Parts: sequence; C-alpha cells; structure tokens
Amino acid sequence: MGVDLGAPNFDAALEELGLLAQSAGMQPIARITCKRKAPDAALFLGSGKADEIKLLATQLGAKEILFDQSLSPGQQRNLERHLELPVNDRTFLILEIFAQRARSHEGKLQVELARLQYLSTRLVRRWSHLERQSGGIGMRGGPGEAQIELDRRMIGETIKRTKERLSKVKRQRQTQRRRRERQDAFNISLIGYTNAGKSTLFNALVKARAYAADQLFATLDTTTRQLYLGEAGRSVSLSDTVGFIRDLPHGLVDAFQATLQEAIDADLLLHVVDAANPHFPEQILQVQRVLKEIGADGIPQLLVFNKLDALDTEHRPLKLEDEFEIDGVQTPRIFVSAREALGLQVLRKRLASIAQVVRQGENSALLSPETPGGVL
Ligand SMILES: Nc1nc2c(ncn2[C@@H]2O[C@H](COP(=O)(O)OP(=O)(O)OP(=O)(O)O)[C@@H](O)[C@H]2O)c(=O)[nH]1
Ligand SMILES: [Mg+2]
Repeated sequence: MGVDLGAPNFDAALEELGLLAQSAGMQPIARITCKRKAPDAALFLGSGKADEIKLLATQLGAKEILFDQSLSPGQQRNLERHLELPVNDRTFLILEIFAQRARSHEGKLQVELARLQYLSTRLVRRWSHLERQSGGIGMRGGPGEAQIELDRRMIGETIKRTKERLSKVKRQRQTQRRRRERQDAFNISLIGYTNAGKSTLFNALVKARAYAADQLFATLDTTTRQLYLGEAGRSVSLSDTVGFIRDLPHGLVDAFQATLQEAIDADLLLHVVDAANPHFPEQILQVQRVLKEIGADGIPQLLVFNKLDALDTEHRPLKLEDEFEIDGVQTPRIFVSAREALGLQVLRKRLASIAQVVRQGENSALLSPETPGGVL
C-alpha cells in the first residue's frame, strides 16, 4: 500500500516495498495506491480507501497489509482495528529482514538492539496515547498504564544489557582488527545499494562463495578475502559488505554504525551500481547519503557499473571506462558484468595500478585531480 503524498520516486519506492516483502518471505498479492495532500491523523488514509482495502484483502485472502510510509503507532493500531488484519510499515519490514538474516553474534545483537529501540519508541508513544485516553474517561492510572510502564522498564533493561554485550563483542573485534592493520594491507571495500551485485562481484574476483541472491539484504555480515593482483605483484584485501537502502531505519544505522564504519574503513571504495536498474541515479544518491552519515564520503571511490549484460543495446555504453559525476565530483567509472565475467580483467588491472601507486608511497595521488587520466 502506498499513499502518494507527492514525493518523487513514488512508484519505484513502492516497487521496492514489494521486493522487501519478498525478501522477508512474503508474497505480495496486490498493490494499492491513492493520492492525498497530507496523511489522515487517525488512519493515515481516508476511511473510504480503508474500506476498499478491506474488501480487496478479503477477496484475495491477504494476511497482512504493508505501508511504504512510516505509520505512527496510533495510525497503525487504528488501521489494524479497521482492517482486521496486521498492518506494518517499511521500517518494520527492514528490521524483520535484518533479524532473519543476521548470522554473526555481533550482527544478531545489533539487530536485536535496533528492534528493541523501535519497539520502545512505539511503547512510549502508545503509553502517552493511552494516558490521554484514560484521562478522557476519568480513569487515570488504570491497569493499562501500569503494565506499559512495566514493559517499558523491561525493554529499557534489555536495551542496556544488549548494549553491554555488544560493546564486549566490539572490543574483541577491535583486537582482531589491530592485528590486521599491522599487516599493512591495502583495503578495498565493496559498497552499494542492496541487490547491486556486490557479492556476485566479490565471488567473481576472489573465487569465493559468498551468498548472492536476488533478495534485498542478502548480505549482512562483512566477509574479507585476499585478492592477488598479478599486475601489481601484491595482494590487497577485499571486503563484501551490507547493502544500503533508501530510508534505512535510524535505529539500524546506529546499531550497525560500527560494522558499517569498519567495513568501509578502506583505502578505496568500489561503489557497485546496478546499471540495469532505471532508478540507479537515485540509488547512488542514497548510498552517498549513508556514506556522509557515517563520515565516509571522503574515501576515494571507483564506480563499478554492474549488470552490463542486462542493458538493452541502446543503453550500452560506448566506452567501458569513463567518468561519472556524483555530488559534483567527477568519479572514475568502469562497466562490468559480475555474473558474465565481463570487464573483470580491466577492473583487476585498474585495481593493480591503484595498489601500485600506493605501494610507491604516493597515496596522495589517489586524491589528486591532476593525475593524468582522472582521479585514479
Ligand atoms: N544480469 C546480471 N545479474 C547480476 C549480475 N551481478 C549480479 N546479478 C544478480 O543480481 C542479484 C543480486 O546479486 P548480489 O550479488 O546478491 O547483490 P548484493 O549487492 O550483494 O546484494 P545484497 O547483499 O542483498 O545487498 C542476484 O540475483 C545476482 O545473480 C550481472 O552482472 N548481471
Ligand atoms: Mg551481498
């Protein structure tokens, strides 16, 4: 369900909601939209539209209604009452996928923390809502309030405990990281919008078998492998990382901040883009936004436009290596197909020359616009 409030990319966002639902193991059966100037305070949409959804849901046997926009706890509850079905929003869905996918101990703790934080804001708001309600009917301090206060305290306690466990795991990981740093490696991280093909490219480059699938957030944990670049006569370390998405829930960015930061704590970011997705420019901007948020927008980037094989002839680029402007910065770009192994040799050569420059102690050349042939 999407309520068109005039935001750009409304269609693409709703399409993505369908993919998110599938990634969470659901089967989308209908797509409903409506236009509004502003959300309705109680139901988010008009009651006529809500009746229409209810009818369609009964006809099609829907089990759940998903909204692309964030619902307030009150709106969610009112809708559930009106539709007699569970109602959830995009944030909930992303948290759900992360919870299903988290494998490492640390990943699980981070997702747990994000979910608890999401839940606690809902409880707090629900509590104030109930308070108002009970005040209205002359029942201050009723049993509901006491129960919620108890829940709130319990969640608060659990959040505290989860944070403590998380910081213990992080300390352990930092020791491992220091050990790695001593090896004086050149670190490259694959980053990009979810489903761009990072894991497929990772596997193709290092002949590993990281999980790659047509799902959003197939990868949650960072995997690192050594990549030997014959042309440079040295190895570099390559990391596959979690994908980014529009409106990543804030709790998740916070919870994953350390992991994200470590993942992209690299000498070079290979920013993988799904060139066959018509919305790639928007996806690039979203990735840039997250990079800024975690303070990684200063790391040199090489844009890898992937899925070259999936482009129709009229969209095929004339040159497989050129530059592309992001945020007003000319960024070197290279076209590949990770799946069909097209352009990988050129990519390896490019990485080799970058790694070589750095070995000769000319790290600054990476950022210098005067370097012949572009930034890199
Ligand atoms: N046609 C085509 N499909 C590709 C290519 N590379 C990857 N894919 C497909 O794109 C989908 C996503 O690939 P992944 O490698 O899992 O993408 P990812 O960026 O790691 O995704 P997340 O880990 O979910 O963020 C899979 O179905 C891949 O088979 C390519 O070069 N061409
Ligand atoms: Mg992946």
